[in-house]
Amino acid sequence: MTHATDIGTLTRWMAGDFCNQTQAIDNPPFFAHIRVCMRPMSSDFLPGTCLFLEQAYDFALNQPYRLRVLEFLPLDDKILLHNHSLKEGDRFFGAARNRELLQQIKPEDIVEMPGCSMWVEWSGHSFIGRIQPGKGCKVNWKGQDTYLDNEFEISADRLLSLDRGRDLVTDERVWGSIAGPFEFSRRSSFADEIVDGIVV
Ligand code: CYC
Repeated sequence: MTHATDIGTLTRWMAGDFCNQTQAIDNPPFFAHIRVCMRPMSSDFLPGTCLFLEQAYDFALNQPYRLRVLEFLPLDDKILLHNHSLKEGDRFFGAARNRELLQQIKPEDIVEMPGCSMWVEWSGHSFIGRIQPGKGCKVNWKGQDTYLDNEFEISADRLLSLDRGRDLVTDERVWGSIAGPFEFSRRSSFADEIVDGIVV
């Protein structure tokens, strides 16, 4: 049985190689075929438990377009997720599928993204994450200033993600899905690399 601050279960569920192939085949105008791969990083990398995230089009796995480090920390009865970007991401392309390269990432190689921390809560059967309130996670989209509005849900069998950018003044959607969340299923899991909350 899991509970609200069970970072072990949360990160074991998230540690995997996910894709939305079914959705991309069923609804091609709205959903590209995307891969999201999250790999546990060494337990002593940062104070919290860390997953390295690589996001890519399925046809261009070697050219990922988003690399991040997600750090999970217990706080009161919730989990706080800090998002970090990489200073020189292209040095670490492929690290989510290559533990030798993953181990070369140093804390100096990443920067925390201000305003982009998320709260993750236990729903009873899944964990639901949402950006902290305040329109603070700024994303410049083709020259326009937007803020991130998001929600993701992870359970034993799937990952749903709805990331959208909104205009800072009007709150209108500027980027992100207009057809509901991305629905990812797990192609493979790295859960066995996390034992009792420790990365092995
Ligand atoms: C943006 N997604 C963002 C941002 C954050 C997250 C913090 C704004 C800053 C930035 O990183 O550029 C964070 N979204 C998350 C986290 C999860 C999540 C931690 C849990 C896995 O769902 N992003 C994803 C999805 C995917 C996605 C799996 C749907 C295909 O992680 C899309 N997120 C997406 C896009 C942006 C974004 C297109 C706009 C920023 C950009 O990449 O240019």
